[in-house]
Amino acid sequence: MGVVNVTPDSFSDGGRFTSPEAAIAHGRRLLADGADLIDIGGESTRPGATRPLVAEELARVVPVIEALAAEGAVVSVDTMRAEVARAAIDVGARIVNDVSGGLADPEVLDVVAAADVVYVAMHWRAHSDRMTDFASYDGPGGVVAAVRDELGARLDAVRAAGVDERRVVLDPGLGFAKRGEHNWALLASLDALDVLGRPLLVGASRKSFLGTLLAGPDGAPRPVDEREAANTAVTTLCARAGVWGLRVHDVRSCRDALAVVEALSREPDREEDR
Ligand code: PMM
Repeated sequence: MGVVNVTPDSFSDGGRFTSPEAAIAHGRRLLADGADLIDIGGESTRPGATRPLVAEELARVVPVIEALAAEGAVVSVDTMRAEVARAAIDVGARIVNDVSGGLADPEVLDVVAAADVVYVAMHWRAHSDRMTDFASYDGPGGVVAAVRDELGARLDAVRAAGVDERRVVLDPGLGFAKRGEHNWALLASLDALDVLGRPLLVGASRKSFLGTLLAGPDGAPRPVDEREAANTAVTTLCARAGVWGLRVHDVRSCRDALAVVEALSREPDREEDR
């Protein structure tokens, strides 16, 4: 899943594709690089971000979705708002990627139930201006058990709203109300989410835990645009772990990494071969 953030302030690509023309051209580039899906968002969710007006969000994403969907791309809308999800579906979006899993605006679930689209429900606890206050996981099983149980509760809510669960993809929400150690724990135990019975989407997208991992001797985090190799490593390991979708900014590097994973998975097991 290639990412197009049509926002002035997303941390990885904020401000680069603010005009519809630039965003559409970027989407086309990601498709040419081998993206299967394009995720288009008009609200930055970087820690501390404040929300755009609904009208602003609509004006950012609708023309981009309409143009790319008309060219045959499978388009996902990254939104927490029912109104934006509805408008996006009307112009051709086939996936609703809701980072709040229906918590920010429960009507999103009604919109999804009424349409034939895939729904991505991400683990989320609060809007970005407050989410760091919610990054504590002190219960038994820590962050992995909490994310499993809270995503399970979202899946129940999605089903209760009338959405066929076969259309639902779950996402552990790296970086959302999570500190570095929480992200690493989740990545190390993605199989703990198998009990929920749904495919997974994971978005490491050069987030700050990678900057911290790669910090220089002075302790300063590695800048966002110098985290891609680490990001590709995470993507590769997730693919090996059977993750359904990987939300990435640099589609070409990730495609190359996936080609390696695919080549290895075609090799017969050596022990059995002997
Ligand atoms: N991360 C961001 C935005 N949308 N959607 C899903 N499903 N999963 C994520 O991890 C996710 C998301 C924020 O990252 P960005 O600024 O790189 O887009």
